[in-house]
Amino acid sequence: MARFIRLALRASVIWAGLASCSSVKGVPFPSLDDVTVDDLEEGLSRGLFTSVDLVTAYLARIAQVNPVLHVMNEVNPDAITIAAELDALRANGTTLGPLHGIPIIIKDNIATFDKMNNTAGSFALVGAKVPRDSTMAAKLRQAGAIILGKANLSQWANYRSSNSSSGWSAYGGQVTGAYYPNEDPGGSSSGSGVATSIGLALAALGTETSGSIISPSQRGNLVGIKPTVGLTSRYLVIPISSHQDTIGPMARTVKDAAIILGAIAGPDPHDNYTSAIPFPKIPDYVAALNASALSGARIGVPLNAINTTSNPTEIAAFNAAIATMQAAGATIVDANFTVANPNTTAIVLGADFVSDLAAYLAELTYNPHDLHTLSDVRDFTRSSANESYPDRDTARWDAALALGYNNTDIRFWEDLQRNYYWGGEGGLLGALERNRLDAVVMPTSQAAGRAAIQGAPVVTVPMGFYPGDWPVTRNARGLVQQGPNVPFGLSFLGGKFEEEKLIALAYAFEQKTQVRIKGPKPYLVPNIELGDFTGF
Ligand SMILES: *[C@@H]1O[C@H](CO)[C@@H](O)[C@H](O)[C@H]1NC(C)=O
Ligand SMILES: *[C@@H]1O[C@H](CO)[C@@H](O)[C@H](O)[C@H]1NC(C)=O
Ligand SMILES: *[C@@H]1O[C@H](CO)[C@@H](O)[C@H](O)[C@H]1NC(C)=O
Ligand SMILES: *[C@@H]1O[C@H](CO)[C@@H](O)[C@H](O)[C@H]1NC(C)=O
Ligand SMILES: *[C@@H]1O[C@H](CO)[C@@H](O)[C@H](O)[C@H]1NC(C)=O
Ligand SMILES: *[C@@H]1O[C@H](CO)[C@@H](O)[C@H](O)[C@H]1NC(C)=O
Ligand SMILES: *[C@@H]1O[C@H](CO)[C@@H](O)[C@H](O)[C@H]1NC(C)=O
Ligand SMILES: *[C@@H]1O[C@H](CO)[C@@H](O)[C@H](O)[C@H]1NC(C)=O
Ligand SMILES: *[C@@H]1O[C@H](CO)[C@@H](O)[C@H](O)[C@H]1NC(C)=O
Ligand SMILES: *[C@@H]1O[C@H](CO)[C@@H](O)[C@H](O)[C@H]1NC(C)=O
Ligand SMILES: CC(=O)N[C@H]1CO[C@H](CO)[C@@H](O)[C@@H]1O
Repeated sequence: MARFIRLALRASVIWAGLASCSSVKGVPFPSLDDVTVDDLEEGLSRGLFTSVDLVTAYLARIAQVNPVLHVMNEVNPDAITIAAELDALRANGTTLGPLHGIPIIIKDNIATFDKMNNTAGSFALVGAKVPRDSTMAAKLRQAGAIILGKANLSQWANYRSSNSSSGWSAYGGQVTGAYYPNEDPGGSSSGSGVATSIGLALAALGTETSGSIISPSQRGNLVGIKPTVGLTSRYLVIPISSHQDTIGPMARTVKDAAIILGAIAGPDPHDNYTSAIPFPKIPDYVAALNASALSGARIGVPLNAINTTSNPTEIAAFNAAIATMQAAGATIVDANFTVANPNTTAIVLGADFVSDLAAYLAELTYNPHDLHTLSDVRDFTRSSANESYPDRDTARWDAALALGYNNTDIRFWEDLQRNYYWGGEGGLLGALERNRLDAVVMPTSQAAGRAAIQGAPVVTVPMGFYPGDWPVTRNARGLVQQGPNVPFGLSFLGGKFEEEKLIALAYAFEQKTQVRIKGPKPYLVPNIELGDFTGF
């Protein structure tokens, strides 16, 4: 019954001619597919709905699609109770922060001190306990957010196997994207991306070592911010590499991503990389939004580090994006990297993982399988019937263990210094400095590596889609790589701790193009809306 009424309303109400619309208590209100922090804040403060209504709606949406998309590993059994507490505070005139009463999903490698697990998608960690919230979870709660659940991911953030697939974990199954059946969701923050793309929460946190936020963000037609390593604390986040790991927001708009980044950034005595933060107070990333920011900006294109024949569709969209930026007043600069093709090795990540995984495991207050080292975790994985070994191998771990050393060894430091050169003077930072650039742009599919090895920030925004009649190509495990309506993104790369600049530019590009809203819709979206619980 409710469904019919709502669908009828959807057809008759036009919401700014753009986003799909629904209604709540007779007031037009955007669909949860597209809703923003500002929309939710307005609805909550006007009393159109409560955070309990919001959590109820999101949980129902998750239940509708999770059996197909395998997006979530777990939902928070206390979410309704937490929402009720936040509703009571709001009713009494108190809001804790910019995300008061707003549900956010986090990747299942960011620990919470509550009834939820933190598994990295492995049975090795189901039931394990941490001593307290990760700093990310604590900061979300301080900002008033409701942690709605834990998103499925590429197992171990894609640091286990050479023949696995993005979004697969033993614990959560295979995440698939919502823009085409069996779409490769990108990884490793796959569930975070799909959940945000179809409104299973306002937004999500992902983690990135090289590409794990920006890749699933582009596959979900999203904005993803991969912050400078050290801007967001990694304390009690299951690691790959202390030199490259970072945590950031995945959202449907640049503004929402900026709000969340402001809430989670900041120094943390538990993660000394955060002591590199150069400013006494975290910048106001929302104040940095500037629809005119492209005017007068210097944008570099490192053509010698972009494969222009790899993917004609994405490259054509990239060239159109450059023309758009130019038309908006940007100066486009030929900004080649001095080292076009660095010979990066697996040493930094491998040696870091040996050390950093052991450090994480040492934090556990309950360790159900008594695993303390990478070698213990490999033994568990290879011998547990649940872990799909050997169909999914342990090649990355085998290589890391075969090094015979960890990140305290001189050979590690030599490799790290080479990476810093290739990401720094020989790559991104050198190009920025020599050409006095505000940012470098690359197609998101090719943007991860240089920023990753230098710990520099990237912001991806929607750039385009494969045409509706595009032929489907699949990977070895049957996931759709290219196909009708599959989205892709544009990345802005910048200097360390220059997120404000990147956010301003990404916002200006988003406001000019509105790719997300104007483009095709996912093939699968939940059809439950707030009105189903509050009355239309
Ligand atoms: C409401 O706020 C007042 C003043 O801050 C406080 O004294 C009271 O305990 C609060 N009530 C609830 C139910 O939180
Ligand atoms: C394997 O999976 C089953 C079903 O989810 C679970 O009950 C069991 O505890 C798992 N075994 C291990 C060793 O994790
Ligand atoms: C973890 O998952 C298990 C199995 O689903 C569940 O019994 C348990 O309550 C969850 N939470 C913790 C902290 O172990
Ligand atoms: C940073 O913290 C790590 C682990 O918490 C520790 O091993 C390292 O010595 C610290 N480094 C500095 C410079 O304090
Ligand atoms: C926005 O960007 C334009 C172009 O760079 C600049 O002139 C203007 O001052 C900026 N506005 C704000 C509020 O920073
Ligand atoms: C940058 O690299 C591209 C591709 O290799 C090349 O065509 C172009 O001439 C280079 N630009 C400069 C200024 O060296
Ligand atoms: C560019 O991509 C194409 C298609 O994937 C590939 O065949 C070619 O080797 C790549 N070129 C370089 C220089 O990597
Ligand atoms: C990469 O390795 C090859 C072979 O050892 C060498 O010729 C080349 O100069 C190296 N490139 C860089 C950028 O170091
Ligand atoms: C790292 O290597 C050093 C030197 O061999 C060793 O003392 C330390 O125990 C190792 N740590 C880990 C976690 O493997
Ligand atoms: C993955 O690698 C393992 C170990 O090499 C192999 O047994 C398995 O057949 C491979 N699976 C696929 C799908 O390639
Ligand atoms: C919350 C939820 O739906 N969890 C499911 C995640 O996927 C696994 C494997 O498919 C299910 O067992 C869980 O119930």
